[in-house]
Amino acid sequence: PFLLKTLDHPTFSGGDCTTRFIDETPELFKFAARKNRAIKVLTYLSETMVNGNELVKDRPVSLRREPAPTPAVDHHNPIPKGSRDKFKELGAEKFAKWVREQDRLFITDTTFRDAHQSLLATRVRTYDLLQISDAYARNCSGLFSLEMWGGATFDSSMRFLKECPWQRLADMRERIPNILTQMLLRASSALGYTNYADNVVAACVKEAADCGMDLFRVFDALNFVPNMKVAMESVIESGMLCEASICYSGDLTNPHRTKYDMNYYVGLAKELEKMGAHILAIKDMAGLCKPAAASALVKTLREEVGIPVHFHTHDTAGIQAASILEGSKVGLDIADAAMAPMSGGTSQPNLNTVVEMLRHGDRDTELNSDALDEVAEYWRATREFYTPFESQVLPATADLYHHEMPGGQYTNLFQQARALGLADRWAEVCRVYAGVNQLFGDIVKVTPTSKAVGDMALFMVANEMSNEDVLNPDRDVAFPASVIDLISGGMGQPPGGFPEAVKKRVLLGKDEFKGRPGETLPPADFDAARAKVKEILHREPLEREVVSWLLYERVFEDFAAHQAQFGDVGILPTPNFFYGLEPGEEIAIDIEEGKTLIIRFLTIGTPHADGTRTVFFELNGQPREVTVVDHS
Ligand code: 3PY
Ligand code: ZN
Repeated sequence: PFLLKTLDHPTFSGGDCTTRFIDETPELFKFAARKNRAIKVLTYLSETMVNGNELVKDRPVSLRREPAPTPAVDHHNPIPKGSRDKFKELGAEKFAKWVREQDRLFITDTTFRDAHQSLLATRVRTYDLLQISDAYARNCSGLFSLEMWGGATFDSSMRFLKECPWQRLADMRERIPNILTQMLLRASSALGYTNYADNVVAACVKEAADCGMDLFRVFDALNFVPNMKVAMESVIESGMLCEASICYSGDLTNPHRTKYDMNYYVGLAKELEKMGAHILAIKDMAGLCKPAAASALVKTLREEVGIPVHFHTHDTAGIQAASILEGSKVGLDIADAAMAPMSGGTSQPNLNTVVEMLRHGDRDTELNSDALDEVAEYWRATREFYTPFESQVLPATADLYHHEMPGGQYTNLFQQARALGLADRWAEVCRVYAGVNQLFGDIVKVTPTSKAVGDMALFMVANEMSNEDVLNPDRDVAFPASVIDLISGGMGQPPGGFPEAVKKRVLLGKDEFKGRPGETLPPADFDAARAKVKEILHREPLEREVVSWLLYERVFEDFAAHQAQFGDVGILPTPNFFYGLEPGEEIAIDIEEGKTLIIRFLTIGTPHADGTRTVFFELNGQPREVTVVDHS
């Protein structure tokens, strides 16, 4: 029809075909682009139905097809004012001061980032985040912030979900203009797993701020402050909120674990405050901060620094709401929690019930429980879409305080162990993990250092090796790349450095980083990168696309190829994205503002002699077929 329509157009029939045609008849070209997009979506669905989606292959099947229920929202009245309005009114420093002066305990909702990173392998799609965004803006405007970006979401959205992480941020920002957005930034590892050049870290921050990020939680996986400098300075320069983290490790209540004691944390906190942090985070990534430790730590930090304290924990042990409670009694300013159906276990404590725990007390959060419960109901239903990514619920035994594995790693490492046939030796993997930590000098374990410890533990269990074997100079050991990176100082320096004996074995005389890796890493060549990305995209790239490529070269290239072939698959509802359509199923998808496609799937034809199959649809009521290669 496009061809006919074009040739029928008076310009063509009159034989006066010039380039002016494009400028003067944009509606036809819009139509062509739209049609092209429609065909790409149908091709994606056909591929998915004929050959299956790699992403969910051999995984448990989600049975839910119907959309998750969304709460009623009032679209007529203006969006209520929230924390972001206050931040815009006061600026970063005064806002932080205002936060410290409030009586209520502020609550950050982590459902959009850490909760699904911890429970569902970071697979929740932008589509499902946007469906509930209006309800947050309109009905939950009293939340302090929404942690909705950074950590593993950047990589995962491109690599697995085939969607643009920057677009997620921009789209949510547009729908939720009133509540602070929050992200997790791995300091000089930015959004990745290794140290990047300073100008890449700075560009990440700038682009995120431009896309709508307000609050940057910056942490270094070894609490190596020099590594946090570039990220923190970039945030402060952008005028956004800089929340600097101290990663909690060890056990403050145990007099025998002295490496990470109160003096250590206070020293760090003061240094971070001096560097300009507006907020201080206690980042308890493994859920090790017991109630008594939380009480002591929050009380002391609040006395020693003048900025608000924000407590992040994981409920792996099942007792972390008690730590929030104890913190709240001694002046904790902000606590992280996740919507009930996305809480507990390796995720954050239960937001809905934490709010009620504090109701009527002097730290009452002032949040509306009915509104929060309606949002929770949405997440309950939405979680059903992600059955393929549910991990086996691992019991949290007291062994957690021994191995100290971060929430995000706990289930992940179990899956890796299972893939290696080591599922039934899980307790041993945990024991060896704890042993590797001691071997490496009792380090802080969180992305990316936790990955190195986990890789080493699996390697040792699979090869039946002990710590002594690792140190034995007569044994040849092919150390995992992440371990070499860690021990060479490529991720920064732990307090006291790495043990000499380990360095000797792992590095075999190879160079090590002496100070901050960013100091010696050459700056990225943005001009060359831009030229390369232009080649990949066949158009001028956006700066954020250049940053994506610099962080994840291969992943970005695969993502770009997927987009070229199938267009933006982020517009598909999640069941259709994973599984395609069922015969007779009809869906409406918005390919652009005000333009909806009605797609109805009819049937898949029998295989042709050349190994292809034709898939039959109705597109806006018109028959349409797509032929794809059957790879089975
Ligand atoms: C991440 O770096 O993704 C984390 O969640 C660390 O806790
Ligand atoms: Zn976390």
